[in-house]
Amino acid sequence: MCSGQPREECGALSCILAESGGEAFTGEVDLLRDPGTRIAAVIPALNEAGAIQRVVEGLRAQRTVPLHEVIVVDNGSTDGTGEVARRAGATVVREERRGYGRACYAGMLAAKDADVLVLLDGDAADDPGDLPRVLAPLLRGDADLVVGSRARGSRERGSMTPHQVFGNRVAAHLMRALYGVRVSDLGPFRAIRRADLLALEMREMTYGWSVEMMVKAARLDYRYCEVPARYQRRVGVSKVGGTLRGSVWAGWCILSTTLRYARWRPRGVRR
Ligand SMILES: Nc1nc2c(ncn2[C@@H]2O[C@H](COP(=O)(O)OP(=O)(O)OP(=O)(O)O)[C@@H](O)[C@H]2O)c(=O)[nH]1
Ligand SMILES: [Mg+2]
Repeated sequence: MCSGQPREECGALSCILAESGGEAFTGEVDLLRDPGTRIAAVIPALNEAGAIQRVVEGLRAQRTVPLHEVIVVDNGSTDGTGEVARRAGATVVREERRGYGRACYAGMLAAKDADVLVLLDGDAADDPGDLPRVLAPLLRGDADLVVGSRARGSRERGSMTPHQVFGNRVAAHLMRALYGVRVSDLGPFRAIRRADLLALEMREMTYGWSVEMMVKAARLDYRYCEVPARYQRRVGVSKVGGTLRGSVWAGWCILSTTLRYARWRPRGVRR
């Protein structure tokens, strides 16, 4: 059952966990430590040498959820991101073709041994301390896709520009209106079983990736769940939100992708 919400409100696809803080997981530590479930973190990274160590070490430092592997997908960095990540203890996969989605996709393929994937950004904007919270509904068996919502959690001042906030809101409204999923944010910190992600036959290799995942998950009736997530100012120079060009491009990718898969059905075997 979706904690904190009556069952009806969870709907077929959506539940929202209003829990906050680590206390929500009291009594669930054993579940999160189930050695039978192999969990890999996948971190897309393009020129994040100043941030990636903090992200990898943050994930490895938390003891609530033992990670099978931390995979950093070095998306053609020229600043030594891969080397820093390797030294911090990550498995580094190189994907020369640029694109946020392409990097996530490469990470998914590389995480061959994992049952569950957790995706988060390499710029230290997501808080590795939220990992147990993002994983809990999935490991508990309450959800198939969990997204850390910055709208329901917290945003450090300056971590998102007004147009990023606005673009996310518009996309979230569209998700609700078109697919009936109670989405409040398209946050990058998310958890999904690897087999379920493969079944989505992902195509969007840039900024449409996140919303493609949500639309297709809705089309396949995956149970959707949001948990509050903390979002901080990124380390290093903004590549998207801080530039008009990047914002317009990302906004266009997100909005067009929200509509593109409205009638999507998988070609391959359904889960
Ligand atoms: N922009 C961009 N980011 C990529 C790419 N490949 C991997 N990434 C990583 O994807 C994650 C998200 O990208 P960000 O540039 O932080 O995107 P954002 O959070 O929307 O915007 P800013 O933080 O303002 O730059 C980061 O860890 C990037 O390093 C790519 O081709 N372009
Ligand atoms: Mg960022």
